[in-house]
Amino acid sequence: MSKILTLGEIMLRLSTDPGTLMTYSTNFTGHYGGGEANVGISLANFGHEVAFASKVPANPLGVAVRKHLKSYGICTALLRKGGERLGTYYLESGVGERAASVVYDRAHSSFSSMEALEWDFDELFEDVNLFHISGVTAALTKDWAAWSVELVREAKRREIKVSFDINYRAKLWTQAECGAFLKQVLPLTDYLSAGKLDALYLMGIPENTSEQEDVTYYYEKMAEKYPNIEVFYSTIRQVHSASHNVLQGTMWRKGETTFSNVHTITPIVDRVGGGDAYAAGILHGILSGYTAEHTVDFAIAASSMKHTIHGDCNQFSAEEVEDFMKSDSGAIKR
Ligand code: KDG
Repeated sequence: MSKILTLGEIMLRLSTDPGTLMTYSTNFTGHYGGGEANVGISLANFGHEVAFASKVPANPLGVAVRKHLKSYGICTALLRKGGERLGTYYLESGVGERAASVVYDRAHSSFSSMEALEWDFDELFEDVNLFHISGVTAALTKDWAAWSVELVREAKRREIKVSFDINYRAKLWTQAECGAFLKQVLPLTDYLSAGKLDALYLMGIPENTSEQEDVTYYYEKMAEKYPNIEVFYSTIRQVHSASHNVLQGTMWRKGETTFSNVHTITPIVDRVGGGDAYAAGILHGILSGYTAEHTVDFAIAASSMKHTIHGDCNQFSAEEVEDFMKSDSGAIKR
């Protein structure tokens, strides 16, 4: 199995009870979240060797984060200790048509206020075959945007595959800032999580006015811009559905788009981290040498399963995902 490194901020998430507005909430449930940590946890559950690099405070919350990661078998040797505080975010879950809302309370966190990269590159990348990072990290500070580029450049120099998830967060930076960052990082990326909206608003790709089916049009245009990228992938939510509970995954590889089977999730327990579960499923398929069909079917099944449990990270093993793929009689074949 491959050794995977993911790097980013892990936060405490405090969620209101379902059906309770944040402004009236007196009760919050805690989970840990952060795009790169979520992807790492999924991949560890699928049997990969995963290290997570980050920084958490030297207090009981930092200890709790370490325990959380270790409980999934993640290597925490690269988890630095110190700084002021653990980043936190508050989540008011959406219900049906009403979208979720998020309040970030992550300024001055141990991770975002790092003054320099606190890892030696030899230590960070030792035996690593795949490095995964997301745009959330680059959005945190100007330093983190510069360090993200430095990190992927170093990974490429060491012939390590780079996986990047744009994961655009409008609360953290503007489209123009993100677009400028993407111009630096995408020429160094091998596997990219990006869809139509990323292509249109962050990568300056003109709207599809042709007869060509949308997903393929945007993948092809992105691939023309960045021929170094081997795999593009994204999910299509809400296919044929107003209630946002019908999920399909897509992936573009070697000039071809593959669509996954379609799952209907009723009820959705928690959709946060569904994209990270999909990303991890795609990476697992690539690392395991699955066919394109098996890769997208596995990834969308993993993402669908994530929607049925609370918290940001997926908790299912590869065997459980495969069993779900066989047992979900409601899944519509592509
Ligand atoms: O992709 C899920 C993440 O968005 C969530 O876990 C929190 O990383 C997070 C963020 O910064 O929004």
